[in-house]
Amino acid sequence: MNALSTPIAPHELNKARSNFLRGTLAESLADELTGALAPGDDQIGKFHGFYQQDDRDLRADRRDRLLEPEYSFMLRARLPGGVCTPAQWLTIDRIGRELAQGSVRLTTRQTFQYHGIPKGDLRGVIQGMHQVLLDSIGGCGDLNRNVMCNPNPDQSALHGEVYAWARRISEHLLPRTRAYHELWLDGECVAGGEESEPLYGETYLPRKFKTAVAVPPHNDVDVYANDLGFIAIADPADPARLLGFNVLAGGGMGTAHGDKSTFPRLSDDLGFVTPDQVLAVAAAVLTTQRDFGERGDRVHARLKYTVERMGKEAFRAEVERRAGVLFAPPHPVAFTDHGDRYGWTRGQDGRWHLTLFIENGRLRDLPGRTLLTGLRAIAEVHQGDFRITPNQNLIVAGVPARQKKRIEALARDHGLLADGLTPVRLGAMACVAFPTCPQAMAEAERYLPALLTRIEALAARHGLAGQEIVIRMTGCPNGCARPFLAEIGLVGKGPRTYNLLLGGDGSGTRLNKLYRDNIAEAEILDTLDGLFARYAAQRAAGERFGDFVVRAGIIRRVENAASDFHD
Ligand code: SRM
Ligand code: SF4
Repeated sequence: MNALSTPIAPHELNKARSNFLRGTLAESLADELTGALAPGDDQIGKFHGFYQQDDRDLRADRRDRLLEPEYSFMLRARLPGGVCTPAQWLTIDRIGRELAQGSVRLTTRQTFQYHGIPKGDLRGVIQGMHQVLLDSIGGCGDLNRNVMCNPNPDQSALHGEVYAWARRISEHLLPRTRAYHELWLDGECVAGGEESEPLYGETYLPRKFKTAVAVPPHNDVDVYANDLGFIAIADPADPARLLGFNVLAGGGMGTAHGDKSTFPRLSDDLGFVTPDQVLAVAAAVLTTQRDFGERGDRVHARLKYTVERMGKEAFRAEVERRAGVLFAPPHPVAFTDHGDRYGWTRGQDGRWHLTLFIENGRLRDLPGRTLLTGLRAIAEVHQGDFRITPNQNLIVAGVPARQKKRIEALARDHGLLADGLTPVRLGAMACVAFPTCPQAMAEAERYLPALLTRIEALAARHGLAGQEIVIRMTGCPNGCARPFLAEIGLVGKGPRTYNLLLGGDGSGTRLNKLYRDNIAEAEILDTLDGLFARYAAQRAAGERFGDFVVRAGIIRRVENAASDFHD
């Protein structure tokens, strides 16, 4: 299936030999002599939703003491659109407390992760989730990941329909192997050779593949950062009626420091399709990447590089051919923001929705802020649903007016409300980074809150306390908190140092650009001090910080060209 002539990477052979994602996982799980999986099974495990990790805070000490690394597993659920019921939440919470070190982590792709699961508990976690119809198939691995969807239910009718499409896309792009059920749930084996993967084939995709659905004017899913994107187009005469979708392809964030052949990229607009064409087009984009994607070099295997290599027109023609669909010209769209709208909003159906602030998505019980306990108490009385946002927050959605007071009181008692926090903190995100992420070069989740306190003080000194500025930090250039779309991006380069990027537009439709390389906190603050002073003095009415730095020539606008990001 590989359209290129490059040698096949070992990952590809491992997938092909895995017998549709079984590998030797059963043996690896049964081996009590090590906390790790056998080589190769760690890659196959990702398709089942989990990553093998070790606690990096303990790594050196354990090495000195000649001990095996402190292996444990991160497990990520598949939760299209981030929606779950209160009953499901109670299970998510219980598993987090009992089997995952007392914590649940909401992610930038609207789902949840557990960290620190011992190998022997993986089956218990997956079975517990299954009891409430949750799964982790495709949470990670070289296939379609969790499908994101605008979570804000205040556009009730349209949102409901669009969310249903997000679920359908997720189901349609699921792998067909029974390996997940066999290994984790019912234990029944299907003999090798009796299975097939009509969509994926035995080597699945060259790389991860991400899909998101946006509902303008909100771009909270950062639709342009996805391999495959759908922008819902409402009927101008009846905004509750869905006409169809603009289809996007070839977005992604990941880069490598110093490697100009890697770059973040906004997706290209392929054109408009009607709802009945969505599944065929989604499958066609996926199989085009399956057959034309790079399989010899994982660094360049994402769809964004395939689109760059083929060119947008050839890529579109191939998708049209496979889907049997001709794209119509895209409809004009305008996005106003890519953050969350905190507090209460009222839906068109009269029900209420409360967006809670969960700093960097980390839920645990802390002194004075018993976040997990608070959400459990809410789940016990709530009759609507919960929606994880693409900004790592949580919406208590569909609250009848008579329950508002009670739910708000519970949220307040447990420190879940956004009241009194600055727009800078409310708009910020950090990826996980240390201690669990093996790729982290610098801290993110554990450091950003303290750095924000200092940035807030700077902003206040320049009269910018009420100003919204989107700040995103990651521990490495993989871009898990989508820092290349932020007005201020901080991307880990070494222990305590970051690249500072400027110039996102506050709605996720423009890439930012490197402004300072490899700087530590003192220089970050000093640089922002000067920039905030200029912004406060010279900004136009209503002008965002990210727009100001471009207009003032502090950075040059990135034109989404492959090489432009690094120049
Ligand atoms: Fe990510 C790898 C965490 C969203 C780009 N990401 C990882 C790993 C699994 C590290 C690893 O390779 O072993 C991180 C696990 C850390 C941990 O201990 O939990 C990790 N990524 C995350 C999460 C949890 C960050 C968060 O703070 O929420 C997000 C989980 C999303 C989910 O629910 O599925 C997360 N990762 C993203 C995003 C944002 C998005 O998808 O909208 C991106 C940028 C978009 C993109 O994919 O281009 C992203 N993660 C990466 C990459 C770079 C991929 C690339 O094309 O170069 C890697 C590394 C890799 O794949 O080799 C990576
Ligand atoms: Fe880890 Fe890098 Fe992703 Fe942060 S951006 S979670 S450090 S891979």
